[in-house]
Amino acid sequence: MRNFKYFFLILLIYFYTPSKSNQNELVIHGAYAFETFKGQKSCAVYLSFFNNTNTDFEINSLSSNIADKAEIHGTFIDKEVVKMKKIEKLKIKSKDQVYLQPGGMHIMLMGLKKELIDGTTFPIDFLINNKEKMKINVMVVSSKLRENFIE
Ligand SMILES: [Cu+2]
Repeated sequence: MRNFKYFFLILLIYFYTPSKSNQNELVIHGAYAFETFKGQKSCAVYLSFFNNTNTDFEINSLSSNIADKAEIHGTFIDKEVVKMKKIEKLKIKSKDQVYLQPGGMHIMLMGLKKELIDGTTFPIDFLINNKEKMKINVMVVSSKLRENFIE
């Protein structure tokens, strides 16, 4: 439990670190993924979208140089089993926030080309509104922190 608080604090600091606050742009905060084990072929990425602009945004596609494929997934429960479904176009409406968190929506990287090591970062590229490109860095964190989410 103490670890969870510690992790939450780190995330808070990470989320609230002032970024280039651009009134015209979608802001993406606190992207992280858990470290992977040898041979692991897919992983989830969590982050938050903040849209303080007067326009709606739509994520059309995404990619990363460390994976063959990247998709946004939603989760739903079917006969007591948690399943994932690809979200073709994620909408982030004007003045809205969308949170991708463990147990819910997430970015799925498939066909991982390398092991993710605690403390390293990797990029994800987004195509937004069919024209704007945005690159973010994802922080890899220790899988020990993952266990605290399940408690
Ligand atoms: Cu998934």
